Amino acid sequence: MNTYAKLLIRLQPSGRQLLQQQQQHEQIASSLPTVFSSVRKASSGTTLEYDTPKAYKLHMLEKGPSTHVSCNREEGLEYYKKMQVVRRMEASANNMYKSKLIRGFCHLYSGQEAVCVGMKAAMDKNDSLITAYRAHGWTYMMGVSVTGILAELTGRKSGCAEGRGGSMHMYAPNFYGGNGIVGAQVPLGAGVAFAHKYRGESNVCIALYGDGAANQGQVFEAYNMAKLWSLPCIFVCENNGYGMGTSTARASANPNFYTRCEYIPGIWVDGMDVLAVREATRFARDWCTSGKGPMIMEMATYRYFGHSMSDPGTSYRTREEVQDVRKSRDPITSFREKVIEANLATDEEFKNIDNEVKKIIEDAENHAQNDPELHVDELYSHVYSMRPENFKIRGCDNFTFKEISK
Ligand SMILES: Cc1ncc(C[n+]2csc(CCOP(=O)(O)OP(=O)(O)O)c2C)c(N)n1
Ligand SMILES: [Mg+2]
Repeated sequence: MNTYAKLLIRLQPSGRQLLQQQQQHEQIASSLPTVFSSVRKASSGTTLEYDTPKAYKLHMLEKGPSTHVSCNREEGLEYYKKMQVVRRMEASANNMYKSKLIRGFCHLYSGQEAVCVGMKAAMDKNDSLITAYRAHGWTYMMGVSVTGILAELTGRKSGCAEGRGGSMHMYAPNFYGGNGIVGAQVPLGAGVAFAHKYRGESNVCIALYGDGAANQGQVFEAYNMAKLWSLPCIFVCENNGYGMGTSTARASANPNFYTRCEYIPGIWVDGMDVLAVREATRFARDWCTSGKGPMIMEMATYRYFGHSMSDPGTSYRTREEVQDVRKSRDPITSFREKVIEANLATDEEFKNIDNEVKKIIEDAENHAQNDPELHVDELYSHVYSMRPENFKIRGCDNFTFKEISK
């Protein structure tokens, strides 16, 4: 036992417990992937290529995704920009929440950007997706503008649900939300995959859930139906290391989420490497669309902020752990370094992209703070999809009835 550990036990009544927690964190940190792999300098300076021997682990699969990944300059800059938009959008949401412009629940996606950007890059435009409440990054990737998201968070008319939904309730074509009940979106995702199969479409549904949600019974019911019916469903566990105030090591008897079903193959993926995520998603997509049934993916990622805005995120993990991930495994800076090392773009070009992103966020913030809210009468609309003629909805008391127009 080192001197620091002895001191911790002596000075604090709960020192032993703290020490155990710290050891647990060290275990988690050491099980996370390192992002380093050798970047080959393409002679033309037009492609970024490298080997990712440690980016995947396989369950019930003889062959996995290619361990050689690459992208061209255009793709590289696009992925960088999208990850940066998500990062800055969440930073803006964090600030607006702290100034009380955003109320209610709000769960930020910062740290997990490579998952949504890498997966989307491998998706077909008609594939579907459903996720939990940590939905802002995915909402952007599924086609909603930053204004649509930030204005939704502040409850403005220009929000993607006209300010009716807020953080957890955002939707777009083929994007089924934003769901607040832990794990409940997983069987819904299997249902959407069933719809693709029933209609004879060669598309998949991606159903995302967290490491905490992975212990829900309904997740296993969904696995069962998906396998029985050979549904084109990719079950994706975004393992960010923690549930609500609890580490995966404390909450999961088997924290290897990609092995959690004995009849569905699984892949563990370095979720901090955008190109590895894209490659693994291509592989899973090909598997599902070729009629082999569902697949499970575990994305090893990290969450920088607390669980939600009410959680400072430091009581169950150390600040050092968070800083360490930011320094050594950040999905955005590590990708930028690789692109620069491969001579695909210069530092200057990245600065220009950062400025463009800054403008997009500022413009969206402006809308989120100044656009009008819905008129209170509008709260009666969008209750039924096929309302009868002259239909009236009762208000909060027995005497108020409102005729609705839509
Ligand atoms: C059925 C249900 N139980 C509990 C909660 C409260 N709750 C919200 S998020 C959460 C933890 C989920 O953690 P995880 O699945 O790892 O997702 P993350 O927040 O890390 O993205 C809990 C317990 C809930 N919303 N629904
Ligand atoms: Mg989690």
